[in-house]
Amino acid sequence: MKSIDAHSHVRGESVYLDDIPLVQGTLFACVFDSPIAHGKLKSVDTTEAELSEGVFRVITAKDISGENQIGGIVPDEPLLAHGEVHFAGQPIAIVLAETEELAKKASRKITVEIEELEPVLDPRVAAANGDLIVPAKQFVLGDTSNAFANCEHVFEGRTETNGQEHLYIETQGAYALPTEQGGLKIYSSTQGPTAVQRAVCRVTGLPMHHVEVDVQRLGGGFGGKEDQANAWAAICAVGAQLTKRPVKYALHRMEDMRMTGKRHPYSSDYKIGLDKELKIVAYEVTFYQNAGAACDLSPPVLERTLFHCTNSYFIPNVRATAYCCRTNLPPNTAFRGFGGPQAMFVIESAIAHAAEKLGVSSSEIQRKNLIGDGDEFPYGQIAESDAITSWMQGDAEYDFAALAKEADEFNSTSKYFRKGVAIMPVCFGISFTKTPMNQARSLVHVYTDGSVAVSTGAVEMGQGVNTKIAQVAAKVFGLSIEKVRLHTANTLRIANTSPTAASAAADLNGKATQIACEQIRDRLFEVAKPLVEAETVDSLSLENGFIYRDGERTSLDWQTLVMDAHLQRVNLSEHAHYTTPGINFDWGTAKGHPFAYHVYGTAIVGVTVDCLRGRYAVDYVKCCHDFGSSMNTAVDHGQIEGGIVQGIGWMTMEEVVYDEKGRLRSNALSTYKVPDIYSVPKDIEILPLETSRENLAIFNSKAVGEPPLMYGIGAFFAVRNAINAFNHTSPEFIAPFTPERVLMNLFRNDNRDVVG
Ligand code: MTE
Ligand code: LUZ
Ligand code: MOS
Repeated sequence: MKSIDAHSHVRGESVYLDDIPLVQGTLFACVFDSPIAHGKLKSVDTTEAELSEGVFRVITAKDISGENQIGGIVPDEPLLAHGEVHFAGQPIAIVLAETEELAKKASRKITVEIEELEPVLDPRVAAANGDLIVPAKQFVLGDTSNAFANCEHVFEGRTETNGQEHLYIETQGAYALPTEQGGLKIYSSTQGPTAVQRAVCRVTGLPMHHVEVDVQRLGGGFGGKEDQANAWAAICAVGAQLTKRPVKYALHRMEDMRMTGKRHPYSSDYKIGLDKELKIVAYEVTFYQNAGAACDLSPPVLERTLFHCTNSYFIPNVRATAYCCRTNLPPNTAFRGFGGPQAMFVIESAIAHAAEKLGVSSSEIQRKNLIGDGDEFPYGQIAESDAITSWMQGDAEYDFAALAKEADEFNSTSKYFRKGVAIMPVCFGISFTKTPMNQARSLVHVYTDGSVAVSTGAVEMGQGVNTKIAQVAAKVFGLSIEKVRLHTANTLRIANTSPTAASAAADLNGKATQIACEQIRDRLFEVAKPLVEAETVDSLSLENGFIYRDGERTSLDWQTLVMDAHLQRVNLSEHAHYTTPGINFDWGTAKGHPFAYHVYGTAIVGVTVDCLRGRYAVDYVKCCHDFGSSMNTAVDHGQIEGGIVQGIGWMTMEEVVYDEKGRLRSNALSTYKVPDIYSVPKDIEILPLETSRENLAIFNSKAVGEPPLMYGIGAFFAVRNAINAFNHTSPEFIAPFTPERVLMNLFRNDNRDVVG
């Protein structure tokens, strides 16, 4: 079962924002953004721009008819800067012109007077200044102070992880069209149609029922469009409201890279305590999250960091503290893993540190501390754990010791190359950690020709959610997938949606679709019962386009049944609602059962480092992954491969660089390196975990969008192990391990055993 979009994708026929035919009179927007990271905005001069060729209007903060505010969690983000600027790239003015080029040209004629203030770029400095966006958050399990006193070994250290550019192929953008009665229709490249609707309503002052948001699909989101699509839709909406003309804005790559936030950089301190048997007894960790200049989604990202602070391990005494630090960078935002990867990097660093000092391999400490069935996570949920089974099954298939030995043998004979191997266990919780977000609706219509139309709030962004939802409808109705069509995510058909995020879209929207289809199916069975002379509806089923009675095919086909039902005035439509059962979380006690389930897995990553040049190649990633029971292995393998590559990119070559004034230097693809076909692992092997455990996933097919990204963290530790095999210098835990940084570490120490 391949993706239902495969055909139109390869033929270039799939429709993205920029493919929507333009309505006559459309104006094009271009934003003028702050060149300065922090300062007092004394004046904005738009006269020259307004006189520029093709310009229809220039908009600044004072023109906005609603509230000049798009901050969803904390109202700290004006749509257009007013009074002060807080990051380089902050929108100040909007130029509307007859073409994209003319809008851009005019925007360059805008001038501003800004009295520069000192920018804060370091989250630890912000924390020291007391500049936190929300109060510190903490998880506590057991009693770390007592536990450390009784530990055989205690190690402390510090780690750094950098940001990451989303680099969705389709940049941010929106197209707003005025409708009757002052309403608006918005096409947006967003993961959150309702979030866009709310932002548009806020800045225009319109009530939500006057604003329709429609999303066909995205050319990638990766979290970057969970919240940060709102600004561009709001900008187009303000323009359309003020001019009564359609307004479109599709950002150029450099505008997108400069003006949008990224994965949060973190700076962290850890303290880990082990007993004689290498059991981790105590763990303390402090996270300094670089949130950027506005709240955006930073608090829930920070919360997920806490949720995943012990990754796949059971540690009886934990104290994890997290600070949401305001700096003068663009507001950082959701990115695949949502704070989880940052947390896992720290615990893996702590383990690597301890292993090195104790002269054992990290894998020994990892294996001895995997969380077991019935163990408690620091947030109170009891594990139904497959951490150990995924490790054992992965080891049985790939033979971890043999792979390590192979690297050692290579290293003992190679002059200039070193191989490194690392194991990366992953445990990721599935559900929005904010319980109320775990709900979804689906609207299903069966038409009288037997075809089926499905609408949900799920946004297709390449992850295959539409394919999975189509599979759900096809399965319940016993039809082939061609009989089902997925329609756009549209706020008139599906209201109050949660964003497509948290890897939960297929579960939530798939389950809602299942409920809707089952209700229609049950009504159809009532119609079919007399027609096929069945005693009870329980004896009926739908398969291959026919009604089956007691497992035997009858002569009644789907289309005839549907038409009969319609003539009997039976409702062939359903709008169903699903909420994840059994989840809760109480921030008063910081305890609860926030996740429907966890996804487990174990990956082994092997790299080869060129110790003269600092270059490296990832030779393989072999993982045993917990799919539950995959409903679409083609889609799921694609997600695993993509996630791994994105994780490796974050850990190794992708380097977000701001200068000392807070200006983005890595602002194009020439200065920001993402994995390409030459740098992806030569080999990715995926072994499905064998399990018969039931779970709350759609058809038992567990969420797969985010968890595999964290296998990529293994690449950092594999590279580090290779460097250590060359010169024993214990590189610091600072990611990304760019070739430059690898080179500096290879030749850092005079004691290196460099040969030749
Ligand atoms: N895969 C592709 N091709 N493109 C994307 O933008 N986003 C990821 C993941 N996989 C993404 C992707 C992220 S961040 C999430 S949360 C999930 O897909 C969301 O989709 P799901 O809930 O359907 O898994
Ligand atoms: N978004 C969100 C997420 O709002 N809440 C979450 O828990 C989450 N988790 C992962 C990715 N996005
Ligand atoms: Mo994904 S970070 O939940 O959009």
